[in-house]
Amino acid sequence: MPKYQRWMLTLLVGGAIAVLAAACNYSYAPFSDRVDSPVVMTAADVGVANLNLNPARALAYRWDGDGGSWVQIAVQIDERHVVDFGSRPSTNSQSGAVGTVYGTSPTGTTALQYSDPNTWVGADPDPTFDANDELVFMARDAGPRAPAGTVHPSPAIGGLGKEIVLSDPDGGDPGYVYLFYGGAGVDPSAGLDLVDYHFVLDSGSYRPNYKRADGPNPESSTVTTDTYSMGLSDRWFTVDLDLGQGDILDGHKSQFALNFCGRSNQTFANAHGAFAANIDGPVRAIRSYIGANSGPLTQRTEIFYDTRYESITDLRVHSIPGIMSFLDLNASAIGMNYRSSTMASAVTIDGAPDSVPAATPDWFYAHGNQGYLTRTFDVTSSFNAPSAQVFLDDTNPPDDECWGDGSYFGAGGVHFNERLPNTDPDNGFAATFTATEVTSFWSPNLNPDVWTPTWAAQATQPLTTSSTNF
Ligand SMILES: [Ca+2]
Ligand SMILES: [Ca+2]
Ligand SMILES: [Ca+2]
Ligand SMILES: [Ca+2]
Repeated sequence: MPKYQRWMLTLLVGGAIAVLAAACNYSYAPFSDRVDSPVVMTAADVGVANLNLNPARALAYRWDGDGGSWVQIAVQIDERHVVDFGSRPSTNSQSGAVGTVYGTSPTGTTALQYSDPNTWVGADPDPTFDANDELVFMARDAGPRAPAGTVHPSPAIGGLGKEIVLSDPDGGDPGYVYLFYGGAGVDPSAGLDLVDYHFVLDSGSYRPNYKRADGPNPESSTVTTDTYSMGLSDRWFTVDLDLGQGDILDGHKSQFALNFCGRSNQTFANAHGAFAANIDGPVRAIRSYIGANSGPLTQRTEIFYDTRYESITDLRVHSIPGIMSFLDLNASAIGMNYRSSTMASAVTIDGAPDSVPAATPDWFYAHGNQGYLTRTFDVTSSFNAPSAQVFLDDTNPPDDECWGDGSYFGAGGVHFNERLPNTDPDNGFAATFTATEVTSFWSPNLNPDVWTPTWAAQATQPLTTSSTNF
């Protein structure tokens, strides 16, 4: 977008966005309209992979051009390592050992996972900030360029500094964030805690109690930020979303097809599975798990930021007839408007069916007094995967809902409606299929028809980064 249009947009929506992000009270805040956007860099991206740095000593700063001083911003490092999946245990009482996701013997099939000392994945064998570990901060915290030769902030040691330049692929002014290395006892969070994730397994702590062979495994887990709260009641059961006016979500639902309940979130949770990671950091929380019936390695990784919920699904299953994913709201969403990019205008969520085009949308929104959520749905696959729009609004659906409240309220998403090839690496040659759903939460004061397409373009085109010594 040209700079003047961006400026106009900022005028248009900036007031409402500012309510969500107190961090943007600077005269130079080039990404103040990307309030929800993280910046994720590996140690390799930062250029410090082989320095044996302690992840607990990362420091991030913006330069305050008005005050001529450093301002610390929140940064988080999430370690990762390549780990074998193992295979599903034969019984719930089978003992586990650290080193595979299932905690069973290795099979030779591996993937890069978020490290977690509390699951069978375990801690990263390399405790330093190594090449595949991720550093994350929020784009909105970027500031102006610090003058060359500016003395490093006082907690920094060792003379090591990196200037991170953030650029919007569409152009516009760059933003700058500065990374330093602190001494023992520094606080990478800058005293902030943007996300609160409580993984609460009703049966007790994870390793001794999780039924890896045969669920369910009821949870009372929650994610809470200043903008939203979510509830999660098992693997594949993301069932509550409150944007400040009460829970409006029936469930984030995944199944082969409508009226096909042989496989759904419920059967996934009722069978074998395991957690890879549960991480609650200052910038983001990560909840990652595997196990979806005959796709025992199928994985969902949910990443929670303070105004954004990301869901990344890696199919690893034999050939299946199709797959769909949608957010089914509940009766509390009645009265909200719903629109996707392939719908000419919004429809009302009221449980009365609406006619919508089949064409797969790039974005969706639901907007009303209950809140405002925007969504994108992107798939990266090694094969052509035809798809169609899902939109269900029906208090008397003709098909079996499988689980939930018996109705569809503004249930929008995508259906990959032709047969998918094998994606399970334990089952011969495997294609790949990764679905990324990004949902962000905004003030209802914004005009959704104006803001959603702009946001969607940003959400699908992250800022680029480069790192140089400072
Ligand atoms: Ca690592
Ligand atoms: Ca590491
Ligand atoms: Ca309707
Ligand atoms: Ca429902």
